[in-house]
Formats: sequence, structure tokens, C-alpha cells
Amino acid sequence: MQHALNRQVLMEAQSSQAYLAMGSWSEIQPGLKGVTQFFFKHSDEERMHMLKLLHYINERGGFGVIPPLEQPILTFVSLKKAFEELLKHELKVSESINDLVDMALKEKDYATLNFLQWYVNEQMEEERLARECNDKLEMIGDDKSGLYLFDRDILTLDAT
Ligand code: OFO
Repeated sequence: MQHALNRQVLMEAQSSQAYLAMGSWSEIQPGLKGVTQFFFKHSDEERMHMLKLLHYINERGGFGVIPPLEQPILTFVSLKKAFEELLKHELKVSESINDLVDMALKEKDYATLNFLQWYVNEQMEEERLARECNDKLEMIGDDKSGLYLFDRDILTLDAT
């Protein structure tokens, strides 16, 4: 279980890096101030998810391992593509959390099972948000005023 939780530490750290890269990319695009804040905020949240796991592993008598990270995707052909990547990424994370829940159940590790519930709920929220952003961008298409409103309102969509 410890090994699997440490793999999740890596996944959360990589999520944080991926959103950091999205933030850096959007920061140099014209008119994406809100989106940029959104990506940076999400990167911070993923780091918090990683730390939460790390502390849990250590508190339970294990050793939280700080992993080496791969370079994430740095540039995107459009904002829509960036958000598609984000949704894909969140679905992968959800799958990985579900696998952990499965393992905790099989190993009758009820403390970890209980701990993971927070991540299950968090992933539901993150998937909802990612889908909502993708749906909106699909609707907006190339409409500049739609994109303007998306950028203005994106932080209000994010209730986490
Ligand atoms: Fe850690 O929740 Fe997204 O990836």
C-alpha cells in the first residue's frame, strides 16, 4: 500500500507541474489573465494533494518519497486543447485513486480507505469542473467575446 501511495505522490506532483506549465503558457497569451490564475491556483492545489499524501504516509510509519518529475507539455495550440489535456489528466488521476481504494479494500486497510475518501470527493469535483470548462469552450468556439467572458468568469466556476 505504501508503494502505491507513493506512486500517487508522484502523480499529484506531476499534476502540479502540468498545471504550472499551462499557467506559464497562458500567461504569455493575450487576454487570459483569469485562466492563468486558474491554472496557477490548480497547480498549488495539486501540490497540497501531494503533501497531504506525503504526511499521511509518514504519519502511518512509512516514508513519503519525493519523486523525480518528467517535463510536462509546455505549449498548446489553443486554450481548448489545454483544457482537453486537463480533463484527460483528471480522468487518469481519478482512475488511479479508484485503484488505490480497491487496493485498500482488498488489504483491509480501513484507515487508508477512510483517508482516500477525501480524494474520491475531490476528484468528482475536479472532473465536474474540467467538464464544465470543456463544454463552455466547445460552445464558445472562435467567438472572442465568449472567450473574454470565459476568462472573466472562470474563477467563479471553481468552488474548490
Ligand atoms: Fe489531485 O486532484 Fe486533480 O489531479
